[in-house]
Amino acid sequence: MEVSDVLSTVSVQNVNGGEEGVEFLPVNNTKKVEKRGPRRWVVLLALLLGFLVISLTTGLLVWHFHYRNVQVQKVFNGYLRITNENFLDAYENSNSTEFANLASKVKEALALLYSRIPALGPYHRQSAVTAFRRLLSPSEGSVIAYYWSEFSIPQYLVEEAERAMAQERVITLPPRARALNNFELTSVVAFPADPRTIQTTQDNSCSFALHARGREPIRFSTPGFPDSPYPAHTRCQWTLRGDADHMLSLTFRSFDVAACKGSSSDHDLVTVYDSLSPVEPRALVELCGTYPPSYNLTFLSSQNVLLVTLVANTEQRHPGFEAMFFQLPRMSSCGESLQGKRGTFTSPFYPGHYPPNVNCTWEIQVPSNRNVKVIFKLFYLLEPNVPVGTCTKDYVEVNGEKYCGERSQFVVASQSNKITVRLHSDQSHTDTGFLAQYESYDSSDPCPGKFMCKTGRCIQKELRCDGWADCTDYSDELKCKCNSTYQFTCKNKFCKPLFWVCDNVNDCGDNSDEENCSCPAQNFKCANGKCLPQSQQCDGNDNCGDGSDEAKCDTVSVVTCTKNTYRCHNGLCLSKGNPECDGKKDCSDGSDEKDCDCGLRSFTRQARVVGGKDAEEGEWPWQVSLHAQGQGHVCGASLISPKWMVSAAHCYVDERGFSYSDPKKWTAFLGLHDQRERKGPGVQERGLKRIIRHASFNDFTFDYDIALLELEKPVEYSSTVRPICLPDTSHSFPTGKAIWVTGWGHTEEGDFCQSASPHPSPASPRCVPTDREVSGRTKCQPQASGFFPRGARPGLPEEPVQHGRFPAGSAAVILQKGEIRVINQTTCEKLLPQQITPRMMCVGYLSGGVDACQGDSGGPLSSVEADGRIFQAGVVSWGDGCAQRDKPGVYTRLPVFRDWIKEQTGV
Ligand SMILES: *[C@@H]1O[C@H](CO)[C@@H](O)[C@H](O)[C@H]1NC(C)=O
Ligand SMILES: *[C@@H]1O[C@H](CO)[C@@H](O)[C@H](O)[C@H]1NC(C)=O
Ligand SMILES: *[C@@H]1O[C@H](CO)[C@@H](O)[C@H](O)[C@H]1NC(C)=O
Ligand SMILES: *[C@@H]1O[C@H](CO)[C@@H](O)[C@H](O)[C@H]1NC(C)=O
Ligand SMILES: *[C@@H]1O[C@H](CO)[C@@H](O)[C@H](O)[C@H]1NC(C)=O
Ligand SMILES: *[C@@H]1O[C@H](CO)[C@@H](O)[C@H](O)[C@H]1NC(C)=O
Ligand SMILES: [Ca+2]
Ligand SMILES: [Ca+2]
Ligand SMILES: [Ca+2]
Ligand SMILES: [Ca+2]
Repeated sequence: MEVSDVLSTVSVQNVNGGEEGVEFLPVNNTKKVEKRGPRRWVVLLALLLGFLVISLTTGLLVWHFHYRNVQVQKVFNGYLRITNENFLDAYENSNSTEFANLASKVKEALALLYSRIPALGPYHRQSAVTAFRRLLSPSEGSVIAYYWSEFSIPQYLVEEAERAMAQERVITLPPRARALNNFELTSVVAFPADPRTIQTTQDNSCSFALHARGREPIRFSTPGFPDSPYPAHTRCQWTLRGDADHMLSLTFRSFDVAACKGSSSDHDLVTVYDSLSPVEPRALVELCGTYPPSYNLTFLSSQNVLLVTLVANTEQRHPGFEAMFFQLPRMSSCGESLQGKRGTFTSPFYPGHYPPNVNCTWEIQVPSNRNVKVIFKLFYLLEPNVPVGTCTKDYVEVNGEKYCGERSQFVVASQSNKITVRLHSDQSHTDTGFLAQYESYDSSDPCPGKFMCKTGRCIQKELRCDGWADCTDYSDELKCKCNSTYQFTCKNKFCKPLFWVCDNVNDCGDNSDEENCSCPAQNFKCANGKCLPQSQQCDGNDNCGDGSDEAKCDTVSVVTCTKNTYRCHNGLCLSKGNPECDGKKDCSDGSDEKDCDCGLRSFTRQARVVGGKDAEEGEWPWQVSLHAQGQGHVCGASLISPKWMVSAAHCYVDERGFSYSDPKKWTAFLGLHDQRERKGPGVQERGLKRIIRHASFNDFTFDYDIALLELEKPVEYSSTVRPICLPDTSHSFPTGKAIWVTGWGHTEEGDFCQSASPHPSPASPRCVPTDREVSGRTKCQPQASGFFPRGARPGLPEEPVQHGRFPAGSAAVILQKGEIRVINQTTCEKLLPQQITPRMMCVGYLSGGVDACQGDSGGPLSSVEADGRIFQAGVVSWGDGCAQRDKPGVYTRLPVFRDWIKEQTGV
């Protein structure tokens, strides 16, 4: 038990023992001193020194006579076992006389115990019993009592008192007239408590006791849920019980309390305890903020009780939570013995949180001529206060090695046909656990047809030496010979795509890809690569020509307006880069922080990645799916206001007899996550009223590939439908910045051509569109390398086909996301000669980003900016297929079109 975690809890100063008068040096004086002449300075210093000495002496005296005697209020929460008492049902009701009788015996015993401990006895104020519980195993005794004790202790004795309270002890009360037996208590253990969490017996207004009935789920919620917010500055508690030999399963079905902030005293907090006493070493979880629906909020108890507390410290108005619980027979064993060539297993109650205080063992055995390996697909055993590199609390043990924390997929192999996996959870904090698969393999060829990482994982052969780390230990990128036509050889011999040279990101690991890009000493490097004397940085002049020398200065100054400076509504221009909606008022008229209801998700807690590239519900609430009549999902778009969306112009060009330019042919689905659930509760379906293609759009070069779509009827903002922020004309998305692409575009490379050229040149003839209705995507003639618009019109069938993704080359059912990185424009122009215009931007996969996937034409590039707000960097325009990691995708730049959008829509 980690008592040390608990010792730091709040202690409250007694009112009559304040620390006033211990200020040694009046702070204001120092400033005045700096401004005076040297002689006065010396005199003042001497005076100050004298004052300091006097203050120190006084301080010491004050400390001795006053502070040493300061009494602090300390409250301890604890529980104890009554070893020779039978449990009566009436003990569950704190109003019953039986409860009162037993409680007074416990209080008497506690008082007796404290009187024998010098650090406690004289300072004990009161104790109270909050609950009793039937013990499950007779060897443990029969009744558990939960109590709290309050002390008023001199400050200097606090640590000693905490040590004394944490010790296990036995107390015996002699037999009474009516009772024949001794009254024996053992294991009196208590922990310092936050006095605010103590529910005094006088205040039962928000205290609830619930007992499970059979397997029936029982619901409870915060007061007023969901119609009114829970009251401010409240304390509530729910005592949940089940029958003996049962355990409880608790699920928060809806959860929205004030957002989490720094320390727990600043926000509202819901805590679940595997106990009836709010003691920190039995806390299963602490919750605040809002959670997306995919986040699993199911918790299991180890015994037949749970305690849920709500401590509201703020005045914020939030609906609170709705929860339900039921009982189920206590786990008799955990783990199993597994046989066969392959199979899967999970931690108990996965994907819910595994119970505390369990040891599970899986004994795995495969046919005797084979070896066995275990692949942990998802692994979450994360707990607070676990030192890095240790697994002192919960862990999984395989082959004698312990694993804990949050880990991406990993493999543990055995040199024989047997392997043992053990899960251990301690008494506090549980997580969702793991999903694992075991497989037998041939020790002479562990990865048939594939490359084996040193970690044991098998990856596609093509991924070896391609510049991306596919093995977590980089073993696929070791001992490679780089292909100089598209790769850079790092000093450490890694091969990296050329377009990552000089992009301000250390891709090699030894920084050699960024080495010869830097400016000489005492120079500043502009975002456009120019080198300038350091003195020109933050001098209020745009010396770089792109404003980057003035972008990150402490003081924001008003400068001459250029195309790279932000212009406030009052016409003044700022030196600061990207000042819009960053949470700081930079314009004197505040116009940079106006119209900022955009770019924020509704859920304050980030969902756990449940399957690599699948987006979470509500993660990209501005993403829109556009369906063309009879063709299903065809293009993406982004929401910028209740009525307007941004998309790509090439989606709305008539082709092969279909009038894609006709707004009536389209339906927009907003708040959509799963293409099969277009009638789902969070989804808003709208027709289009107007399509505004950019007048300069060129369907040959794809220059100006942007369109605005007006909805027939405005949408309502909700947890799944919200607008993205539009960047100002001056907004910069620097080379190397990681941004997100989303869409239902193709998830795997199909049999489509892979060239990225929009020009039908002899070297890369333009594809002949063939069977869009069938494949949904512009196919190329065999052998002809050619062009296709990004993810154009994959044509999802109107009826669901299968769960998860469609076969290679077709569209995804669940919204996909991929992290990509902005590529240097000069490099981009070299990679795609004569195809890149100033309206276009190249973005490529991240180093190590495995199989990030393309979005749909018209979909947004989402860039997380200062203050966590998300701005749209671009529109998916054209480029390469999925898994083509060494070729960038091309996107329409958004800042270029800010004024055009304003002109057309008023947004
Ligand atoms: C205890 O009695 C009070 C009023 O006397 C009542 O409001 C409360 O519900 C009772 N509690 C239980 C657990 O029966
Ligand atoms: C959470 O886990 C529980 C227990 O395994 C499961 O019944 C429930 O469906 C899961 N909920 C979500 C949202 O995944
Ligand atoms: C689990 O195993 C550890 C030793 O590995 C032991 O200390 C602990 O008591 C066990 N817990 C349970 C619930 O059996
Ligand atoms: C390098 O890559 C290019 C294009 O992928 C290929 O044509 C060429 O043969 C490769 N060169 C070597 C030496 O592997
Ligand atoms: C950088 O330039 C120096 C001198 O021109 C050269 O010796 C060195 O190899 C270069 N480094 C890289 C990583 O290209
Ligand atoms: C882009 O790369 C070129 C050389 O490839 C370099 O001169 C320039 O500074 C780079 N630009 C940025 C913004 O890093
Ligand atoms: Ca734990
Ligand atoms: Ca690789
Ligand atoms: Ca780099
Ligand atoms: Ca600002």
